[in-house]
Amino acid sequence: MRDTVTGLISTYDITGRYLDREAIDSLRAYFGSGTDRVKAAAYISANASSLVKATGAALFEQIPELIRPGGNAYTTRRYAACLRDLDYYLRYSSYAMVAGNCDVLTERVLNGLRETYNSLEVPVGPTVIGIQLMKDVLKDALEAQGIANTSFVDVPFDHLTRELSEVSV
Ligand code: CYC
Repeated sequence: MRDTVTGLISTYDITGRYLDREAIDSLRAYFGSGTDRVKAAAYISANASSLVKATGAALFEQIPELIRPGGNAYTTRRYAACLRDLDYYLRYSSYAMVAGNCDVLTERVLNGLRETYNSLEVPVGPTVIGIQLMKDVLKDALEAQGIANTSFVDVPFDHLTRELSEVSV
């Protein structure tokens, strides 16, 4: 598992280089947004269940077939599994946000996930829509909390989306 700092150090150490301009810029951006990242993490941990609930409501409003008979989130068990998955995405994204690195997502969330979803017929398209809705719900909430630049929030959610949507070979 990596964060911005350990990620840079290992990259530069492999080639025995001092941190160059690019590395310094990336460290500056990371530390510059540090307070906001911590604020975001605190907000998420205090409001996780309402963020998940709002995301689920938006998802099922946009794709009501999911919770109708025949839909993958139909039956209480699967409905609950879907909200639980959204909760996983939120929690792990909050870790990645604090770390400034998406390694934790690859390692703990994405590993084997597409295969699991395929075998259970969990639809990837609607899952990706759910992840993007969660990003929007969270960004709106954080902006309302006075965090002006929430672009660091996009990174983990977009990473999850990109990795999940990639066609398996
Ligand atoms: C199931 N989601 C699962 C399963 C796993 C995960 C492993 C199968 C085992 C189980 O039911 O618990 C996901 N597990 C994870 C993740 C981690 C993990 C991400 C990392 C920490 O340990 N169905 C929909 C929606 C979507 C959905 C689009 C919600 C956004 O229609 C999710 N996931 C969903 C559902 C199931 C599931 C409904 C149950 C499927 C079934 O058993 O038929």
